[in-house]
Amino acid sequence: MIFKQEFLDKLKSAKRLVFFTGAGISAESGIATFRGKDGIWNKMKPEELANFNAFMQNPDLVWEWYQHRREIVHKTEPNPGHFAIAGLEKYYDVTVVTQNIDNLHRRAGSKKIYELHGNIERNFCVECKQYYDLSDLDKTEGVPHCKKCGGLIRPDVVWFGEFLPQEELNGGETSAKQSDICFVAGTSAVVYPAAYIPMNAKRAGSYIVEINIEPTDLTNYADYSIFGKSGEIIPLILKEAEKLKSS
Ligand code: BJW
Ligand code: ZN
Repeated sequence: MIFKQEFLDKLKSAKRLVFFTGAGISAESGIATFRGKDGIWNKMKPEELANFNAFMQNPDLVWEWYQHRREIVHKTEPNPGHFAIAGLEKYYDVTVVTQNIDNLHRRAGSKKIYELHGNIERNFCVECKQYYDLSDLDKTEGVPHCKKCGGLIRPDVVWFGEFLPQEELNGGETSAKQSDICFVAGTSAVVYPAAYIPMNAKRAGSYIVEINIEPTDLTNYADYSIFGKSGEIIPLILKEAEKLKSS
C-alpha cells in the first residue's frame, strides 16, 4: 500500500493522534457490525431492542440479547487493528474515542480511551442506579434483579434516545479537536451525537483520515480516505510511523 505523501508528511510532524472507532474495527475479531451487508441489524430491528421502552416491555429478551453478545465478546480477541493503535503510543500521544462497547481496545493495551456508548461488562439497576460488574451477578435465567432494591438490572450501554455519558463525550470531543490527525476507523458515522466528533475535529484544524472498507457519510468530509480493512491498514500506518519517527 502506498500512502498519499500529504498524509505521510502529517504523520511525520504529528504529535497527537485520535482514533475515532466503530463496529468495523472489531469485525475482523469476529464481532458483527450493526449496519452493512453482514450487520446484525439487518436481521433484528434496532428500535425493537436497543431502547429503554423495549427493555421495560421485554426485559428478558433484551437481557438475553446482551448475554449472547457478551459470550461472543468473551470468545474473541483484539485484532491487528486494535494492537496497532496501541502500538502507536510508542511514537505519539494517542487517544481512542470509541463507539464500541466490547472492551477490545483496552484488552489490546490502549491506555487513554473514551467510551461513548458504554461498556457491555458493566450493568446498573434502573431504580437505584447501583452498578454491577458481570461477576457480581448470579447466573439467572432472564434478567437479574438488584440485590439492594429488587429493580431490574440493565447493561450500561447507551440506547437510542438516551444521553451519552457527559465526561466521555466531552473528553472525546476535546481530544479530537486538539489532535493533529483524527483517524475515523470502521464506522458508518450515522449515529449522533458521536458522528459530530470528527466533523468538529476537522473544523478545529485536525486532519481527518478515514479507514473503511467502503465509502460512508463522512467520506466527502475526510481529508484522506483509505479503503481497506482496518486490521490490515492500521498496522501499515504503524510501520510507516516507525520509519518516519526513527529517521
Ligand atoms: C469496516 C470493516 C473492516 C466493516 N475494516 N471498516 C441528529 C441527527 C439525526 C438523528 C439524531 C441526531 N441526534 C440524535 C439523533 C437520534 C439518534 C441517532 O443518531 N439516530 C440515527 C441512527 C439517525 N441518536 C441517539 O438517540 C443518541 N442519543 C441522543 O441523541 O441523546 C439525546 C436525546 C435524548 C433524549 C431524546 C432525544 C435525544 C444515542 C445513540 C446511541 C447509539 N447506541 C448504539 C447501541 C449501543 C449498545 C449496543 O451495542 O447494543 O450504538 S446504536 C449502534 O450504532 C451502536 C454503535 O456504537 C453505533 C454506531 O455504529 P457503528 O459503530 O458506526 O457501526 P455500523 O455497523 O453502523 O458501521 C460499521 C462500519 O464498519 C461500516 O461503515 C462498514 O463499512 C465498516 N467496516 N468491516 C474497516 N474490517
Ligand atoms: Zn437497585
